[in-house]
Amino acid sequence: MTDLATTEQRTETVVSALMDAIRNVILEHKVTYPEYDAAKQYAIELGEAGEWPLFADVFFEAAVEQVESDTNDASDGTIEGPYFIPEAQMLERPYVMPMRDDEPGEPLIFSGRVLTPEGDPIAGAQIDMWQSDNEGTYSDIPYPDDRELPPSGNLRARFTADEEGRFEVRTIRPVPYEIPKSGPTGALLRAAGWHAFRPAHLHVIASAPGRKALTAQLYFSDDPYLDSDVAGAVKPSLVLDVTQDGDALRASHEFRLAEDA
Ligand code: MBD
Ligand code: FE
Repeated sequence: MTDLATTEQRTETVVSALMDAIRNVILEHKVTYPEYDAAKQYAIELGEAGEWPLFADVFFEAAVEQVESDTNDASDGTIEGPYFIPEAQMLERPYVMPMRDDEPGEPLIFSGRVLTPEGDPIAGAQIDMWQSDNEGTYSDIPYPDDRELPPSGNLRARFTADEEGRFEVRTIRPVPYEIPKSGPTGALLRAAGWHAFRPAHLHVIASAPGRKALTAQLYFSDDPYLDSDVAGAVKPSLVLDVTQDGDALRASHEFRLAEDA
């Protein structure tokens, strides 16, 4: 499949379609020399700011994920986004996300199950979870502004499901989130009159031996940005209801992992 001839043909097909699409936009919208020069300068600045991953994940990853998700019988996933860091801390039960003693935010207990597409539990499945804090800041990310950064590893962890595929973790409820606005990606959003919000979300990668890892985000049904996510990454099946349970909120979700091809 990946011999050189196949690769060359694939490159020719995809890249020529991309170049055609760009030329068509230029012709159709009568793009001027000043606009063309501004676009080249913008690409340079995006690179110098290290924002190509942010830019690509905001504007294009949802389409790539859609192509991927059409090809298996797992439960819905969505984009990974630019802020996953592998090898997060492994938790021991009872699971509590790493956080500061006085971590601001509403306490949230997130629970669920990891199952096969047929509904059988996947014992010992691994959950890798990451989220922003109550200010919308992820740990261990170099932001383009001078905001206060949480400690390394904050609100990032891995933990495993039990024999019945169940898990439960204590964290804080994430808040609607603005992607960094002071770099080139934010400048483009502003220039086009678009807002920078994503609905509040928990990022999760659920995995197990012999299964295709499932990358997802969980959203909350009372969120004002579900229909206008700047990254277009919301799917109805990933929107959770939140209930009050004593001093904490509760939300839960079932992940179904496809067999590894
Ligand atoms: C995020 O936190 C995110 O999840 C995405 C998809 C893009 C930018 C920041
Ligand atoms: Fe995110």
